[in-house]
Amino acid sequence: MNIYSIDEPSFVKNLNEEELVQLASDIREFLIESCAVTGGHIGANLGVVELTIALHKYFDSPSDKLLFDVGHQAYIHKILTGRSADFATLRQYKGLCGFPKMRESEHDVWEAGHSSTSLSAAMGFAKARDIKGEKNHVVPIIGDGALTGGMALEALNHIGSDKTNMTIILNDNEMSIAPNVGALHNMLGRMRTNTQYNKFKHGAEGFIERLPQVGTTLRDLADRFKDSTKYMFVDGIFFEELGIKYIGPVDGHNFEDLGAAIKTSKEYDGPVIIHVITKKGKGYHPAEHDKLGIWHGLGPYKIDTGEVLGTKKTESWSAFMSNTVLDRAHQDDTIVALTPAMPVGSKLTKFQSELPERFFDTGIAEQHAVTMSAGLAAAGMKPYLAIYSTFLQRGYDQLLHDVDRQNLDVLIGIDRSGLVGADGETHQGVFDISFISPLPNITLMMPRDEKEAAMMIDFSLNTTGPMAIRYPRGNVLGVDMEADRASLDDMSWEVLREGSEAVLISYGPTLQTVMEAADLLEIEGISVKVINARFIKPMDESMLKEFGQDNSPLFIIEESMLTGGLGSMVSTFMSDQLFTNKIQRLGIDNEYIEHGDVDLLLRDIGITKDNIALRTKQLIGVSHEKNTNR
Ligand SMILES: Cc1ncc(C[n+]2csc(CCOP(=O)(O)OP(=O)(O)O)c2C)c(N)n1
Repeated sequence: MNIYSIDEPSFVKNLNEEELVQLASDIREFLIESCAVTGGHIGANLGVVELTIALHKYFDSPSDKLLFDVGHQAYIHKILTGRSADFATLRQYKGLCGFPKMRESEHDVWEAGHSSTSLSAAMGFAKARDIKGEKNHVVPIIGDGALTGGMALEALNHIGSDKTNMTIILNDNEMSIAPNVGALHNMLGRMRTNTQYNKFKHGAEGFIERLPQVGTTLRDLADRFKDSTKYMFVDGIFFEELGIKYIGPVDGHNFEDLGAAIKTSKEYDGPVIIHVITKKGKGYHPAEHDKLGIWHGLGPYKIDTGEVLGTKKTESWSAFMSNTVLDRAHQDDTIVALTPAMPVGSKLTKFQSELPERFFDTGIAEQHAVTMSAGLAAAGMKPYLAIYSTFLQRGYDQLLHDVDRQNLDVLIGIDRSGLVGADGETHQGVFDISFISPLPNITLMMPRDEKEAAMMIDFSLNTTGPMAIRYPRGNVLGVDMEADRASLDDMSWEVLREGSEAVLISYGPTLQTVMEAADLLEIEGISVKVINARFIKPMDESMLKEFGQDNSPLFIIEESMLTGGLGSMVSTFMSDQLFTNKIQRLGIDNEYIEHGDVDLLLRDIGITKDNIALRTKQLIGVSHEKNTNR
């Protein structure tokens, strides 16, 4: 079938088994070829081809509500709802989003990017439906990884007791990004292999249904027998005990089985969970046989060999941070490392294999991971928690209440700080400074290169109180690790360049652009000082007071939200001190930044050497051109 001719999903309802199989095969081929060029979440999507087709065959989207958890596995849904032509722009600037997006299609009724939200959202959709007296089906599709997230369990607790009608699709491929972990995962494993139980249970149910109504006793007895049998065959039917009817396990690559399970679920009035077994990467050898999770989502690749293209020469920031901590952990056996489900992304796999007893993958459980770190610290260990900036958002109360308030020695590596690019607005790491800055005890840093990062790790491990080091996505610069550097011990800011007409303040990788802007200004005869605000919090107040006394114009540039960012902290401090310096800020102003190449996004925000130079001139009054943020 020509995938490009698909404009809406109802055609699948008329396809027979053979045609469905052909459609699945055509979609797979399309996905493999398309993602080879653009990159994307190929592994996760190849696993749900038949499942997504079946959902569109037996449910009526958009009146029936399909809610994809995380949303990275919605490519087939996008194809079936008429978006194939846009796949050439997948995850690119102004192109097709890698996650469901309401403005792209009426079939995208729920947006995500962070995991474990679908069940709570489904509860909202279902309750709204019931209050309005509507009759549509609500169908959250959640992976075995996302199911381990606390929110999903909170929602199950509510759904089961409330008996709300919905069909939960549990897409169990045994993988999170890395192989899934935890007791729930183990339990699903037992259910997965428990076909015997299902055959027996269905047989028992049929038998009970056929029993004559000879008073309630025999039937009650039979019901009790049926209930007790489940304990004979499995370690406890978790979902049924919660009040959610369990159907499964179902072969997620078999249309007949999928159809039978979905049709059965639709007849039941109450919450149902269909346990669908799928194979991540199905149909493409490198992805199907990936044991590490590399093919979950990745950049462009060569189809015939599976070789991933565009690998950089220097190591990634994540690898540098995790391996440096590992090096220190070999010398200090109180150092432990934690990750909430991102051992691959945070490059903690080396730590995991070298020091397995001091490594913890908590699963998708950011709140738990943060508080567990606090517990470890309270008990005398030195935990290093590697967590993406965007996912730390979910552990905020734990960071405040458990780590910061108790002033515990937890070191947080805030991975993917700043713009991340292709994953888009749900993943940009631009809020952490704003939400961390009010916390009284924590020290927040961002290195300008890996040499400074190593110094920050050592500083953190040897200083009491909570510490957080932000670092970006991408690769380290490859600087000389032996070069002399200004010590961090006095927690001062670093003067990177002397100058007299204005002070440009920034941190992290943005400093490179700021230095280039200073070069441009120098060519025009304008002399500016450049400051490396390596400690974002606490700020170097004595240096700021000097700037106040000199009445220097200040320009703070950051790849972060303006509200609550360093610029706003500097402005507040200077006005509280009754200084009257001219102050200007450049950063993200009250908007979500969509997916796209980071350089293009930075251009839109105005973080380019030309714009920084222009705005510096406006600040010091060299030019009277209109002051613009863009
Ligand atoms: C709160 C949160 N933490 C971590 C992630 C990163 N992440 C994206 S997908 C994924 C694995 C999801 O596994 P599963 O739900 O089983 O889906 P699969 O990819 O296996 O289909 C993880 C950890 C996330 N998106 N959200």
